Amino acid sequence: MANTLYDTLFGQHQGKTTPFLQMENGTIITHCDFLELTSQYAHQFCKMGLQPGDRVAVQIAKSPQALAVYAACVQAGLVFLPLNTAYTADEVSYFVENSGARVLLCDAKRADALELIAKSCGAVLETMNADGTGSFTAKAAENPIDFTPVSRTADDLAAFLYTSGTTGRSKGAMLTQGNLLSNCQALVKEWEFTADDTLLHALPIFHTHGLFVATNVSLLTGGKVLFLPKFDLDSLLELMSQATAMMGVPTFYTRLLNDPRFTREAVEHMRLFVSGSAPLLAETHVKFQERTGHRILERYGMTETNMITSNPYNGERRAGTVGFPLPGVEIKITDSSTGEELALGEIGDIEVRGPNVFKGYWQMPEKTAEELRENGFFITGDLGQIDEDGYLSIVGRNKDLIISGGYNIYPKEIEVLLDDKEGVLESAVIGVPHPDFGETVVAILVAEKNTDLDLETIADDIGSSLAKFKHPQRILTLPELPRNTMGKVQKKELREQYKDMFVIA
Ligand code: MCA
Ligand code: AMP
Repeated sequence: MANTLYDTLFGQHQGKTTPFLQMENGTIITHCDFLELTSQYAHQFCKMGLQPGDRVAVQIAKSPQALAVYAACVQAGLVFLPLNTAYTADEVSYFVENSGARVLLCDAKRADALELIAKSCGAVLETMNADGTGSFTAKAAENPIDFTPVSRTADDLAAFLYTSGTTGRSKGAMLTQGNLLSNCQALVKEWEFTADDTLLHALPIFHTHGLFVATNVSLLTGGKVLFLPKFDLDSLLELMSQATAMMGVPTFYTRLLNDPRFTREAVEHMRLFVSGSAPLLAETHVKFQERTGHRILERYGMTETNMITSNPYNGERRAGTVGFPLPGVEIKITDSSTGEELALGEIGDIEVRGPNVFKGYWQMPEKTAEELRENGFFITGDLGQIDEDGYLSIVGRNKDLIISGGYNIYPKEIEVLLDDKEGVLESAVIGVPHPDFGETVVAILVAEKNTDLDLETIADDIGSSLAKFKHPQRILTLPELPRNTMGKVQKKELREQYKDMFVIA
């Protein structure tokens, strides 16, 4: 029996000394080096008693070793569960408990804060630091450098990626081997990636974009990856000359455009710039073309569905649209209340079906049934419209979500904490336009009668349990929140009222 995801992404490079990862300092990790590490880690998981299907939660810095943990999970039939390195111990605790992870890998600096959490959830804590050292790697170093991949079918789980919910509780999206493989195969074809490509990789590897899109595409073709620990403008500008392609969130592109060193000459040799995870302003698309002569290729995806649509590689990349469905993927626009398909040009819910669509939310059958129809269509929660040429545009969201610098923030999660503070009658958390992050978080509080709120203390209190990128950039008070006749808070009105708060005149 086979393990197709492993064989196709990793196993095909067995014994090859071709460069896979190039680090900022020029160090090269060959495919062969990488696979030896992977096998040692797969052995280590087996030694720890893990069985196929067990979850491995990781909150570790981006490094070749971190990527090898992902590969080892695929090889050993384990479910890889990457976590944002910005998450607080409270946040991590939920994911470890909810997923039933058997192992939690974290940086040694966080071991004290997470040890008890791991223990109380029945997980074993091991460390892996940004430089690749740690208790896990030390133990694995003695293991054999080959490992027979555990048999897996396309329907077996490969990863859990948590995505927040409108109730404030995160849901574990179960992604199968087939989901991941079909999607990167479609992307390689659509975007014409080959072994000759060198991808500039500055995205985090705990989300679909950096992990399954950028990394899997390179693994599938055998191309090289310039593997930066994080987005850093200077490094990006320096390494650009060695790259052929780059993938990023819109903030990458606005930051590059704000730097005079980013010129037409600096990117003349580049083949492709891809943007996704958040809306790319048509204005950025146009400015980018004016400056560089390149048209950014914008695509659209979700944690639950991997990539759904893409502007064409050959053909018109239309600013303000996210292009056409990928091969094998179907989309339709439906009426939110009836679920009926709408005509071209009408605005409605974007629904998607295909081999890319996830299996459901871990241990949340009701949530799964709400969003994943029996006929296989997944209701994305995004609102869209398809024009007469077939281009999809995302025109809004039917879900209360803020996307800041490509990170999703669900207002409910913050509102629950704010509402709990003494003296707070109610709260509304909204996203407002931000020049760097696209959107940022603003919280509006209503105080209980005759109460003066200490906004600084409230900010500090909620801040201790929320990742930094979720912290409200401003907290304001209002005597009451605007409501419609049904009593529903009108966030649209609030967003309109505060839309210029961060706009630079
Ligand atoms: C960092 N900070 C942020 C964000 N990132 N605040 C709001 N939104 C953010 N996204 C805060 C830090 O807490 C810190 O706060 C300060 O900004 C600077 O931190 P630093 O680490 O230096 O941040 P940065 O380097 O400026 O990072 C900004 C970034 C990064 C490069 C835009 O957030 C990033 O790489 N985003 C990509 C996210 C991504 O990959 N999304 C894909 C998920 P302080 O100074 O107060 O300490 S979506 C997905 O996968 C779907 C499927 C899809 O379609 O792709
Ligand atoms: P996530 O849950 O982190 O996977 O984020 C998925 C959401 O990001 C989608 O539902 C969209 O709202 C948004 N998104 C992804 N790509 C784009 C894009 N190109 N334009 C607008 N929104 C996008």
